[in-house]
Amino acid sequence: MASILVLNGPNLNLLGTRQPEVYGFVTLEMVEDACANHAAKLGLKVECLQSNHEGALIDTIHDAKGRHQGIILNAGAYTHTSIALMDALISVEIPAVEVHLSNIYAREAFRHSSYISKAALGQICGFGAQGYLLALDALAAHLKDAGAA
Ligand code: CA2
Repeated sequence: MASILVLNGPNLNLLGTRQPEVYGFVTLEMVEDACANHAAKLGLKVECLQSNHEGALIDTIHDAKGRHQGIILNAGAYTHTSIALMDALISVEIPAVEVHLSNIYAREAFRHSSYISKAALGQICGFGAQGYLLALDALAAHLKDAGAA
């Protein structure tokens, strides 16, 4: 069974507790449970991790090689700053889908660019927690096309 790493970056541990007008009322635990349930329906399994530390996110991406066949990444604010995270994703050559809860293009200009998108199959943003499930659908289809799931 193919395994998908669902990786969340800085401050996303606070999901559902602050700024609900931007990020909604769903907690990270609820997002992770929904991912596990949706993955099971697609014949996939997930491992979910969150870190507030750039280096820990990079180590987790490195460790994914040989363990996971896909990555769903919401890198939080590192999306807009981290060449190191982009390089890590490129180096492991694991298909990745970038997710954002909010529509980053409808927000401040500094959120309009993403280093992650240069290393990802595609990006889903603006659909709240549903975006993670759409990303699972996209990865399931991609892995099937590639003969990997
Ligand atoms: O929309 C997204 O998912 C973001 O990746 C969220 C990041 C932001 O910096 C990106 O531009 C877009 C911020 C994550 C902060 O998460 C919080 C959640 C609840 C309460 C406070 C912060």
